[in-house]
Amino acid sequence: MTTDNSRMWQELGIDLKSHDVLMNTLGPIYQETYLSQEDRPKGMGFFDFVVGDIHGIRVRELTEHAKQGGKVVATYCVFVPEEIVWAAGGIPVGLCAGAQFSVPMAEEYLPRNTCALIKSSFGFKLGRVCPYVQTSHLIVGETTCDGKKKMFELLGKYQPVYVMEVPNKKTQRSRDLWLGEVHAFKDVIEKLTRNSVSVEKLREAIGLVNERRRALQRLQNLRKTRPSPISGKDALLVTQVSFYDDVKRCTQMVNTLCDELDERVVVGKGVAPADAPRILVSGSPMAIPNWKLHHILETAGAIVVGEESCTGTRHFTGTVEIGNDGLDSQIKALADRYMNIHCACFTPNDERLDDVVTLARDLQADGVIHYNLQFCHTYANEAVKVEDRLEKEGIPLLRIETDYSDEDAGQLRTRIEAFLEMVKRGVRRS
Ligand code: BJ8
Repeated sequence: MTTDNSRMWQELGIDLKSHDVLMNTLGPIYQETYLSQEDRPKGMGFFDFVVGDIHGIRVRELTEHAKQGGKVVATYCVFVPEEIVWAAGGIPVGLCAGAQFSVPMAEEYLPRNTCALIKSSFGFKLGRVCPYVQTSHLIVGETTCDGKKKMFELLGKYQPVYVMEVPNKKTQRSRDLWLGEVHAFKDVIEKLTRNSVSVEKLREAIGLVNERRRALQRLQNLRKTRPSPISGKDALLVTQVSFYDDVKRCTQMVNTLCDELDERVVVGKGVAPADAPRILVSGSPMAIPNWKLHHILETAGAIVVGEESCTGTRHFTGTVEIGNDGLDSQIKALADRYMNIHCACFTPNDERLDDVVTLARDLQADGVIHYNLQFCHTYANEAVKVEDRLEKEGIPLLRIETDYSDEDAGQLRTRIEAFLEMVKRGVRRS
């Protein structure tokens, strides 16, 4: 830790003692999960560096931006249209909330039977251990699930919070409501930044975020090859970093990584044997440093080839298509693209079932793991439909419900190894 960083954190109101403990736990986890992998692409060096300095350089960029009068807008959900923030000269940051570290802090206030993502988010604010939260001028929440919705009310006691209303259905009435919400969000951001969102600025921002989506789609497509040129852990990390790194730099780094992976594909170089079971993970998002499931799977001999989740395809599928019309039509295009995110908060949400099947086929997945954060009722209930659908399609599925702690790691490993054995028998038969 540099003295400069310490000073910066102190100025941001970070609890330095607690923060030291957090940083000291992250290092060994990263070493064991990531740096112990063999033959990683060189392009992962950038992402290692970003995580190695997770509360350093990027936070400094944000604080510099704030010193110049710029605003930082924090988000927890892929429904918040970041293009509007960029277009108004702000910087959006997707907050992580994937650490067990802050969960006990939150449990002093929130019911224990709340999902780990919500508890982790709230605990980070209570414990003052996240410089990204501390740097933010506004936290933008959404009404995607009851737990989050009520947590945002409590969070408002500590920091300015604005909540977007995400509808629960995809009818025309719901779409109209959402369009109104995106317009209202623009007004809020314009007021915060004191900049107006112009046609030109929004076009530029849409272009930048689209480019990042395309780069992440390119990475996803490379994972279709057998053997996969990159581990699931590394690909997940790239997506996680894309939530808070600078949009242009991140796009460039993902494309550089993909250039290297292209070469690997040409010579048939993979990170696991060609016959390693290929697994698609579907369900709740996995924020940094939640690498638990991928680590168990890949140290048990499988390769994760995709994530049907908000730290996967739901984050980067589909671009915002705009023509040469004015601002209203750009906002409409934004609203349309975001309404195509198939989160379990929607009813019905059959599009997600189609997505899981299509992805499993495209990625040549031998099996699917439905990953559910404990106490997340929307995904837990939807898992029943996913299971039915995959059974009809003949795709093996394992349902897992877990949290951020390591208490169930042994039990999970046993269940996963048994599932992989079953999948392997199927692969050998085919
Ligand atoms: S669009 S998945 S990022 S809401 S917080 S719903 S795990 S109980 S995160 Fe999400 Fe947006 Fe949907 Fe994606 Fe469940 Fe926990 Fe709620 Fe959660």
